Amino acid sequence: MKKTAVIMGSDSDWECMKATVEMLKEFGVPHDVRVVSAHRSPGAVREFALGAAETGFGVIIAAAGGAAHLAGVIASMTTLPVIGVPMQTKLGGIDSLCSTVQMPSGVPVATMSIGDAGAKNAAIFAVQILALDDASLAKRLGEYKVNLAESVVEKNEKVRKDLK
Ligand code: RP5
Repeated sequence: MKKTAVIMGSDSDWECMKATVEMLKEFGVPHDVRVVSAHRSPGAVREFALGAAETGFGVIIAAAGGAAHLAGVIASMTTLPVIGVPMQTKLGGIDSLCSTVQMPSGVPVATMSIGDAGAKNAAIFAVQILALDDASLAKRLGEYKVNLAESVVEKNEKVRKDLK
């Protein structure tokens, strides 16, 4: 199976991005984590992005906050799918969201929601991409969906019990 790269602009993004790594582990997806910054270490971003496919990555997840250009800059230099995760900021993360999602035509970044939910969904979305040509991963995704639906049944029962 191809590896998933989990890239972030700073170590301050790591607390949130642990959720991505946890989900990848849950699905048994090989991954690598690193900090590189579009603004503070653009050379390292370039080196990573240009070598990512050859290194064996199949999907790149990139998280950044504020002027969040990391995912877009990486997407400009690779043909691999790039998933962007906008980080929470003092402005709520809407700044990160707009910076990540508003890409010019021709250079898409699959942008998740802000913060924790986005971090988790990024991993699931990466798994969905990798599962297109991996039957066992597709099976695990199916099981995940079944468990998700069962968790809603439990939530429903919990709420209805409170009515009595
Ligand atoms: C972005 O700036 C990073 O992705 C981080 O979300 C934000 C703040 O970085 P630090 O000042 O905490 O290093 O590039």
